[in-house]
Amino acid sequence: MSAFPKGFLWGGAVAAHQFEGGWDSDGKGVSIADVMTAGDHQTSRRITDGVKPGENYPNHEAIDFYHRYKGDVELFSELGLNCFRTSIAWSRIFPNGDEDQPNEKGLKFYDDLFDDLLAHHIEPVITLSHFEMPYHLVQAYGGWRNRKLIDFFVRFAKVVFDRYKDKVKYWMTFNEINNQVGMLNEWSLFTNSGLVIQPGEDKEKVMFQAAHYEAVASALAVQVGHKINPDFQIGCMVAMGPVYPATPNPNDVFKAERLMQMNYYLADVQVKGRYPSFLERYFDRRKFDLDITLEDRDVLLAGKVDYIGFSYYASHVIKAGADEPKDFITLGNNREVKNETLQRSDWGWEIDPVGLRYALNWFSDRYDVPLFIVENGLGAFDKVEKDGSIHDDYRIDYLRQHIEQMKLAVEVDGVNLMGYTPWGIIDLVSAGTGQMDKRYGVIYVDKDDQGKGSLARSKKDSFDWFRKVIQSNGEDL
Ligand code: P53
Repeated sequence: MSAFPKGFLWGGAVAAHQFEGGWDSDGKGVSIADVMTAGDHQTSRRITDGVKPGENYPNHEAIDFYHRYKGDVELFSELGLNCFRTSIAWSRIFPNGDEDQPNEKGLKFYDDLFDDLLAHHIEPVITLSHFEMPYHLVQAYGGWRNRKLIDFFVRFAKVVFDRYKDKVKYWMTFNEINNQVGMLNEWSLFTNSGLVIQPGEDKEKVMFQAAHYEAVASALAVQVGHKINPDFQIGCMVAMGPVYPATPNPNDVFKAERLMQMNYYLADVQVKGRYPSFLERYFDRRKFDLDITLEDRDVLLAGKVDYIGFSYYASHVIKAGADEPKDFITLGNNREVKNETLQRSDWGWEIDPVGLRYALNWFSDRYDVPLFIVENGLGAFDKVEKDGSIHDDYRIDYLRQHIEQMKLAVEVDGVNLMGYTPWGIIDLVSAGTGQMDKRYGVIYVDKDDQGKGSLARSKKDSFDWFRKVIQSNGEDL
């Protein structure tokens, strides 16, 4: 007997902009991911003012899934996936975002892809906006700081819900909608909300306003979706990184708790349909005068999500300073402390399998809705041996340890978990750094940080291992 229920969703996760390529194929518009350059360990990705000649934009070709999806779906099928999480590139469907009519060729691509997945008994799990929106919406409307974006997003959601109502059951609205809160930096504001902060603007205020419009758009999409097909399961998607106190000093403990409340307030808004009280107080005190109408509040209550999808990679440790402000804090600009009890990935992310059990329990206690781990994994350098094999034991260890903890959460703690889709099941472009060599896949793609390589696919050792895990419904680890 397996700890996991029959029908547990075992899959892999990706996002359109990080793996499709075909950035200007078949009428696709420029997306915000198309104006981000490649960075590396030390260098951040830059956001350029439109697509500029001579720049390296890794998402333009990515791994060319757009033209190679049939072969890749064969591999997913061989791996035994019963679901596959990807996103729909909004800019394929509405190239500028504000058109009245969708682009038929874009819609057709996802029809073909979903048909192919279903023919292989792989259920699509679809994110509506995964760090992706038409760039025109940034230029002409200022991104999500503008209320008009709600209508554009809901129109997009309605079109795809209608079109794929018999092919897709599991949806999520905005990927890692809370990154902007936790990090409050240029990258997260742009990828979450298409925001470029202007001189003199208060970025906190702009962020809270944009996130509010997104939450309203998400709640409206939930309502529209349930009308189109009452069987739809529509979730939110948040990035989960537990925050631990550095010491038992109550100031550290409280600060860690406040960061948790802050980092997950958007889950409160999307799951409970309301803002937490500490944040309402904060908005008042700062005199933000946000555009949050009474009608919006009704919409939020009427459009609660069905489940929480979340990513889990690492945890954080925080220390309170003597001069600690009594007020708002984000993780991004705070005293993060190294966790000496944990190992780190090559990119400095702390590896914390028990933190996944902690996260599952925390969400379960707080929200009491089904949970879905829609991202987890280890970004690492891989070495291809002379015979083409790739011995990625470190990746197997990472995944095994996390699945073990997930199993404890289900079996011992009784957490209601829908499924597990490790991130980047096939190597793809890193969101944070734009690199190819930060690899997550069990399927290797021959392409490097300079964009060189044949794009050929091959199986890593983790491929066979994960196939057995799925075949045994999580028993053979
Ligand atoms: P990369 C930061 C913190 C947690 C999750 O990230 C994050 C990020 C962004 O770096 O993003 C999610 O590619 C995201 C994916 C992304 C993946 O984690 O920077 O949903 O799009 O690729 C891994 O290593």
